[in-house]
Order: sequence, then C-alpha cells, then structure tokens
Amino acid sequence: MDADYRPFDPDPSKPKFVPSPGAVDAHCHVFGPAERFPFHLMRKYTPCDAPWEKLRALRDFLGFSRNVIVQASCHGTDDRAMIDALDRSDDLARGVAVVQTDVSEAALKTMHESGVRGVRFNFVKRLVDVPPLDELSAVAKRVAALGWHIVVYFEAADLDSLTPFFKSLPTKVVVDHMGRPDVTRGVDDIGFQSFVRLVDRNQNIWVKVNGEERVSVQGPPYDDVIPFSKLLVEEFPDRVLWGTDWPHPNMKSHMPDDGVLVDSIPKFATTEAAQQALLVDNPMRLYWST
Ligand code: 0GY
Repeated sequence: MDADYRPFDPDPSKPKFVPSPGAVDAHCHVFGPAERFPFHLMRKYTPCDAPWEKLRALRDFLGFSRNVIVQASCHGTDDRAMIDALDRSDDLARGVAVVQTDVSEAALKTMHESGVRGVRFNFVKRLVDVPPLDELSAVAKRVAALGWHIVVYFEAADLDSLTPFFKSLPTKVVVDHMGRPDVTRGVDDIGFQSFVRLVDRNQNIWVKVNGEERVSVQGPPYDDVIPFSKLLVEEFPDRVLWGTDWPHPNMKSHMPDDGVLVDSIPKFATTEAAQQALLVDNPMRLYWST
C-alpha cells in the first residue's frame, strides 16, 4: 500500500435509511488480496487489500442485496480479482471489466459466463494512459454484440472533447460519478448543464449519481452535492444508478463512512418510487436481465 493511501473505514456506521428490498450497490471495487491477485505493473497507485469477503459483509451490513464490481485501474486489464469475486457471489454480483483492446472473443465469452456485463473506459489521466479512441470504438462494437454496455470515467473538463466519442458508441453508456461536476459552480453552471443536455438528448446514456465524497467541497454529509444528484434523479429516473464506491480508492481528504453515504440517498431520491428505480429496477434491468 502507498504510504499516503487511506484504507477503507473498517467500522462504518449503521445507516438509518433502509434501502428498498433487493437494492444493488452498483459501483464498488475489489482489490487483491495482492498475494493472490497482484496489482498491475503499470498502476498509478497501490491500495490496501479490499477482498470480496469484506465487500460482501459490507453489502449485508448496509442493507443491500447485490453488487456491481467495477474494475479499477490498480488492477489494469487483469480482471482476475473481480472475476473471482463474481464466481463466488452466488449470482449476486455482476462485473464491469477493463480489457486489452485486442481481447479475444473466447475471453469475453468466459467473462460473460462469470457475470461481466460491461467494459470500463477510463479517461482520467492521473489514473491511466488512455488507449486510442479508434481502438476503444472497436472494443465497444465487439461487446455490443454480447449485450454489454460501456462505463465511462472522465473529468468534467474533458466532457466537450469526449462528447462526439460518447455519442458514437453503439451501446448503453454509463457515466461514473455524475461526470465529476464542479459543485462550487452550482447546477446552473454551463459545464453541468451541457452534461445534463447530453444525457437528455441521448436516451442510451445513464448516470451513476454516486461519488459525492469525491466531488464535495464541504465534506460529510456532502450536502453541497445533493442538488446535482437530485436533479439527475428527477430528470432521468429510469437511467440512474447508485453505488458506495467502496473501498474508495485514492480518497486524499478523508475516508468516507459508508453508513453516511447510504443515509444521503433519501436526500436526492426523495420518494419510494425514485428509490425503487435507483436502487433496484434500473440496476436489475441493466445487469441481471441478460
Ligand atoms: C473510482 C475512482 C477512482 C479510481 C478508480 O480505476 C480507478 O482506479 O476508479 C478515482 O481515483 O477517482 O471510481 O473509484
């Protein structure tokens, strides 16, 4: 583990909010254990181990039923830790992989059998060296044939330059962390509004309304982020997802309490119907219908 890396909170608070029955934590990661699943040679950070057993226990403690495990950059294109977790999940976890652009058909099929339903394209320069867009387009075309979608992670400053690429994708496109808005500028800011317009005009684009601990300036309980997540949930009720982001890689300012994160959900998904769509119906449709 890097000297300045903050491990996850081993003792989160029990949330007061009770998630809708069957709720899905639709953005979380597993790391290692490094002894069995070494971190990638090209990684930009070395986290603590965060194995499936811990994630499963957290799922139960927080009142969730299922997980979507997203491959993080510290494991590069070596998806074994994530796949191992899926294989041991009793069909209660699905995965989003990171693949080499020349990944074989056989490897994709095997991943599908384990529960992978998407591929992540990470454009955050502090985390990865981004492959050429034409290679990513070719990957998208191939995974579209499997019924998978693309998860995209980018900084708000890169939205304009990436928009034509996002629009060209032949799959559903799921945006990580609300497109990382600058919350100090308010929801009327031109940058956030162009993101909202993009989602509005492209019915295949979905949004994860988590990541508040990353974009908040105030810190816990992250109330400065609520206007952003609330707007997205209200505008796009059937295309939003939420996840803990456990074990919160690279959090420099503080380590979030997962119970506090869960307790923020009813602030932006304010009705039972909105919570049911966000936590159950949308992720089940995207991850468990094929
Ligand atoms: C996240 C966010 C981060 C890291 C990664 O792939 C990753 O390493 O996703 C981050 O540092 O913002 O999605 O958990």
